[in-house]
Amino acid sequence: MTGVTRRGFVAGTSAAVAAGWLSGAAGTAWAETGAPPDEDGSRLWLRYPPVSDRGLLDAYRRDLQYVVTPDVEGPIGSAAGELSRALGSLLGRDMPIRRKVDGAGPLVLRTAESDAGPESYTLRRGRVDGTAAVIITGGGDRGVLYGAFHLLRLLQTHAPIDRLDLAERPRNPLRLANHWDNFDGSVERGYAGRSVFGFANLPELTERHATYARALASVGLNGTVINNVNANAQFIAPEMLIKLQPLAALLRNWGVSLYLSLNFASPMILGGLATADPFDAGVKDWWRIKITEIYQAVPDLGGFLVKADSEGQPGPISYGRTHADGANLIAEAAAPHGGIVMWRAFVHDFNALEWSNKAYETFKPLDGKFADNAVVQIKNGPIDFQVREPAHPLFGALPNTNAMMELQVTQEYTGQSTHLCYLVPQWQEVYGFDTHADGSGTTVAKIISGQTYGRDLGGVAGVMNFGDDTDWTRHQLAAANTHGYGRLAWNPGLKARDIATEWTRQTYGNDPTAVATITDLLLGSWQTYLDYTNPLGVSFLIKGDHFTPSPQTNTAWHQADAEGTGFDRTVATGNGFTGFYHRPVADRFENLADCPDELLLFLHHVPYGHRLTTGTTVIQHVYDSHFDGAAEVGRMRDRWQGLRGRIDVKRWADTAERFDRHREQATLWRDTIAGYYFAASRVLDERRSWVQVTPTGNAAICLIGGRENQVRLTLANASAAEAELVAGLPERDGWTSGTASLVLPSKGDGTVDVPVTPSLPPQVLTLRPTLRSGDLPALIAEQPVITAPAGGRCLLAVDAGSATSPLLEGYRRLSPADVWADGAPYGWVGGAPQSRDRGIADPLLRDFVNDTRARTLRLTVPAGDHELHLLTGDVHDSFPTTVKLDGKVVAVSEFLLGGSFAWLTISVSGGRTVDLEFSGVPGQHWHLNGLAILV
Ligand code: GCW
Repeated sequence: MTGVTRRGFVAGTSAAVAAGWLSGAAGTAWAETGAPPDEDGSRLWLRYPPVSDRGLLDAYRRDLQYVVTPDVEGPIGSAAGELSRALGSLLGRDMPIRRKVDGAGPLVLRTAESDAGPESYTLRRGRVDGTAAVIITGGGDRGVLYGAFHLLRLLQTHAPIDRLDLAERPRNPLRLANHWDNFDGSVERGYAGRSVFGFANLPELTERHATYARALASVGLNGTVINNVNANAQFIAPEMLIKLQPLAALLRNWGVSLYLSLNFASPMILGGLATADPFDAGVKDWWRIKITEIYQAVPDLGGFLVKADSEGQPGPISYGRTHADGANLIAEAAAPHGGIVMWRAFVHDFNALEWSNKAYETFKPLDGKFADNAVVQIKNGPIDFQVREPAHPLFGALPNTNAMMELQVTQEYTGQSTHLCYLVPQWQEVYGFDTHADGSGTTVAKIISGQTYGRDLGGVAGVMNFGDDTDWTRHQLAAANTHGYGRLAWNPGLKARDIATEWTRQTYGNDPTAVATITDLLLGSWQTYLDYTNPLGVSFLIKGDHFTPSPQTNTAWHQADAEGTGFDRTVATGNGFTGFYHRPVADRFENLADCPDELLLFLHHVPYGHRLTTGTTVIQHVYDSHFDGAAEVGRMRDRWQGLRGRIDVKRWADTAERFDRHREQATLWRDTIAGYYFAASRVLDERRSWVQVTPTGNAAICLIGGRENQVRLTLANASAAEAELVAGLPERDGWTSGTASLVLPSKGDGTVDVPVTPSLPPQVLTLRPTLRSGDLPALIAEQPVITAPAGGRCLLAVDAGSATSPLLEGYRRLSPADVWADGAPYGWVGGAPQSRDRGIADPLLRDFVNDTRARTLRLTVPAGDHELHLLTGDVHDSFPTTVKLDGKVVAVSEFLLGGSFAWLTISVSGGRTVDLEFSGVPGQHWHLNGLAILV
């Protein structure tokens, strides 16, 4: 990123921007042999290499010789600039911008009011001032911009333009990007680096901001919420508002409105009020004044997004008010400025049994109570962006309320930036879902667009997958999701294949083999991902990282026992969820015989022998789909290998590496889920035999470093005959281990203890056992492990927690009761913390000391230079813990998902007492589970 001036970006036509985004472009013609020139993915699908088809090039050159624009500022100016630069590059010659028709081949931009609205456009041929012209007519400025990108798409995909005659309008009024970007630049559920916005450097803008805005505009997105719904109130502090102005101006030039996520408790956090009660007059005043101030800074701000009373966020419920009361508080303050509030319906209590029902039960009774400028933002499904869910029952349940849909472009539960999972088919399924709310044909698409209930506000938000990685999405094929999200937001009726093909041509060029292969890879990938991760609609077979398979930690979701599996959400015998749908959907979901196979285990608990409409039993389907799905990933990888030389080497190699990891992970999923279901059901696969090793228990285990431990592994024989199984652990960096064997009858299982001596220094890692049994294939599931140094080899080894919990052997207790006294090895000064014992997991991991307030531990450190190791984590999610040594921050842990732990290491010079201060992020607990200084 270079030091381009801010003004350069704000004027969409600036040469400075152009210089940046065209540099490194494939400016030279592709060689006949060998791969095209290397690219780094930074230009996404906004690449404009010279048109290689000679006939087309001639025709394009004849028809498009210069741009005529009524304006060089604002979105029309951006359109003119983009066309000039892009066509210049595509057609390999200058594409000047003029203010009037003056010679052959004008590309004329203009606006004309249209019934189809200001964002609509037409692309036609006609005559302007007597000259034959290509004409982009926008219903307004944004329309012109969208028309310009449409024309560029045609050229990028080598489409003829001789009979140009098309009219377009967006189906959804709100087409937004939602970023879960934090104030500190980290991105919640972001898998491609840190925030694209560079909050810390604002108001300074870079070329990257301009590319961002262009990317959104190119697919018709018209707004962006730049900060996380888990909102930091600092985003609306006066200093920040000033810093946001240039960003808002840049976005505005590309037709993108800026929106902000709000923290509902802002009146308390920023305003020092004692309450955030929406009925409190002081609170109302505070919001009125604050929102006026926000609009003074950014007069055309789109509005606000709020996550309230959800996953620990503050909200109106604690004051005995409703979500409508909360939303209307903000809506009322925003209304005079033309702003809106998007209020999220994602509420749940982390209770698997209730989760699917909570949002519906909370919001249905509030229908009609929301202000006109409020929109309820509803996730596509009732849970949380699982690989497949039925459409949310709130769609069609709120006829008197503005509603919009939230989709997840970032692949939180769909392989992050490792697995290829093209989500356009998933989104199309939900857009096309017929709710029957207003008779047959009442699709989700029609409801959220506002069409069904005649509402002006509605649309769609997509949680973004962009980060500051050079290629934006780390897995370069994941940018197809960003593009596809936008294209569907514009028109949910587009065909998945057309969208995928368009993106592929724009991104990788028009080589027919490359186009066909990449399009196929994209289109099949969601089904393949479903196959090896999500049997028949089961949710949450995943660890807290939402990436690693872990059926053993989420039994409440799949309910697998010895007889069957699936979550009973029926009215007759389950949690009543199916009753939320309109008929006949409710009946179809309720009755086992009519329930679609792909949602069977989302809606019903069935015996393993239950037959699907295909005639296959549920258990056999689980096996087949996992083996077939993982095998398909191998074929996908091979097909990518076959593209070598057809696309540039750099991008090819980056994605080849992703496919290698994808294949490993798909195999891990296959082994973990098939193994788990065999262990639960004891039903042999009709087509395959294997032996398997699975973790014993459902939590991370703690091993002692520097001495021998026994790791207990559960082995099973999923073959028809008796087999001898030999299990082991890999010898890794200084670890030694042995093996253990077991003879098991067909369908038998048992545990073995495998000896292992980890190296002394503390570690957090995943152990991948080995398993052999003649020629039988082995399914291998992994085991998360924390190692703690042997107490006897430490100068100090401390197990922190309650005053009575069990202690790790060789470790001394640290509890809130240890108050500092002179000469003591350690103790709290100035107040003791709290402690918790979760009662599960081993002595070191199960308990800890914690607090929301900062607390200080004084330690007597023996003479010499030492490394001090501090263990932090919990079986529940834990927020960062900050450690200060003698008043200076020396370590900060990351946000840790439930069941994850981290060792923080700091250097101390001893022969004295030192003060360690532990603190957390405001309102959240810090955690200390243990502490060690090696000899
Ligand atoms: O998908 C879940 C995520 C959380 C997220 C939450 C939400 C922003 O795991 O990280 O928080 O949903 O949508 O609010």
